Amino acid sequence: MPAIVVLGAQWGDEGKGKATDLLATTDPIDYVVRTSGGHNAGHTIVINGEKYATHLLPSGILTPGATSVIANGVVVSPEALFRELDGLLERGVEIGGLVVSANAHVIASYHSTIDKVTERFLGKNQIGTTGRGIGPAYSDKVNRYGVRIADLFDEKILRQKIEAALDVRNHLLTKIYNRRAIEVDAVVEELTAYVDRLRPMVADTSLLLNQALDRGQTVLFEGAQATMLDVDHGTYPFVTSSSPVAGGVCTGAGIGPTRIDRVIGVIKAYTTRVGAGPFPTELFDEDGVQLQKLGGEIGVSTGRTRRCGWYDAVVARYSSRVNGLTDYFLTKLDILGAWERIPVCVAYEIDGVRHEEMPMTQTEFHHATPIYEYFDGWGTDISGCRSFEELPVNAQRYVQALEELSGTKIWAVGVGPGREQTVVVN
Ligand code: 2SA
Ligand code: GDP
Ligand code: MG
Repeated sequence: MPAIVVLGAQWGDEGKGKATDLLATTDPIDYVVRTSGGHNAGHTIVINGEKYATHLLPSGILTPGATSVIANGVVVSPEALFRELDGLLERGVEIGGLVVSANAHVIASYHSTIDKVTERFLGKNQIGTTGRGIGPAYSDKVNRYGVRIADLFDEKILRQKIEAALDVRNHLLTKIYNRRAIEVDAVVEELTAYVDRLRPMVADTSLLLNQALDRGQTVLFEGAQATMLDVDHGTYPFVTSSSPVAGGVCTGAGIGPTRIDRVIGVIKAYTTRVGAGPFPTELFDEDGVQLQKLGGEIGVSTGRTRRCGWYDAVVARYSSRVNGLTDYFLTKLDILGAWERIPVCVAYEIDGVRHEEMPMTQTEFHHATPIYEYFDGWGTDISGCRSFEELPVNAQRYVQALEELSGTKIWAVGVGPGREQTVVVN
């Protein structure tokens, strides 16, 4: 299995860090690659009871023997990169190789400033971004005045690029948002501070990864954010500014679709969302509070409380389709042990009509109300189970029902945050 994609099938925080770590430690993995997003991500890995969180770095940074790659589709804050690396080094983590694409775009502190000011300006129409500058950096990229990693190594070019970007950005900041202009010199100084540490890590990562695949090495592409936050296929405009779907892996890494062998969707046994936007199965009652508490549903990067709701099989079928999933990794089944009866959304009712599939427009999606089927709970702690047969019969039935409803086979089930708390189904 040389090229494996792991991605989020809902609105993020499904447990992609755990899935990546599990795959990288059960079979030898040569490269773990991030292809989209930036330090807005928060991936948790629990190893021998000790908790680690990665943001910009791939979770593979914790896997001995694997080389971590930040590919061209990622937006890179050098400040966040070295803060995160140094944090892991301070904890005594043995870090493998790290390679950064010369073509990845750079996030400077002004991107974060613009992100936060824009959110404030939007008022009640806020997206609820992480404030990390992700949207402004990607918009510089598509507007063609972005700064790329390679530009950092030629101060003359760097200065020209920052001048061009700030020409536009300062107009917006001073004339529309009524803020002080950002100084070119300050940005040049901020970014050149990282040049010496960064230089030895920079490479043509598309070439590197294609050559690795040619040699038959194993490459794991670790998704960030999720399908429903994809700028094309998610709940636009309440999305991130990149392409977390499987297709985004190809553009974000510079590999062709024919190279990918397996696409694993990570999906929670219920649903969460952080930030604004529609969420049909969201709960506003005691069940929602319980899911939030028992699931520890708090943003890993911002500390925001996550919104919680029941499993949505319409979302799961949609994710199966737009990503061409080969299998699902179902996480957090253990959290549902507290319920006697578990609702699962099997379809939506929209303006009096039943929809089995995701509606065509966001207006319809905003009007979607869930149609539930109910499953008997198991009412016990399953965190010690290590095989499918050990799970209570009602938990087995729940997994089998989700598999039937979601259009993709379930490969494994998470029964706790630890690497070993996993049940392989098929
Ligand atoms: P942005 O900052 O421009 O990407 O925000 C746009 C939307 O994308 C959502 N988003 C996320 N959703 C879930 N998890 C994410 N990572 C962190 C985590 C989030 C945190 O692991 O918990 O700590 O708050 C993530 N990153 C971006 C965001 O909420 C907006 O809805
Ligand atoms: P990611 O962004 O998709 O990597 O997910 P996050 O790390 O943001 O959030 C997932 C949370 O669920 C983390 O705290 C994980 O340690 C935890 N987790 C992952 N799988 C399981 C599981 O099967 N059961 C439980 N109880 N926790 C899990
Ligand atoms: Mg997360």
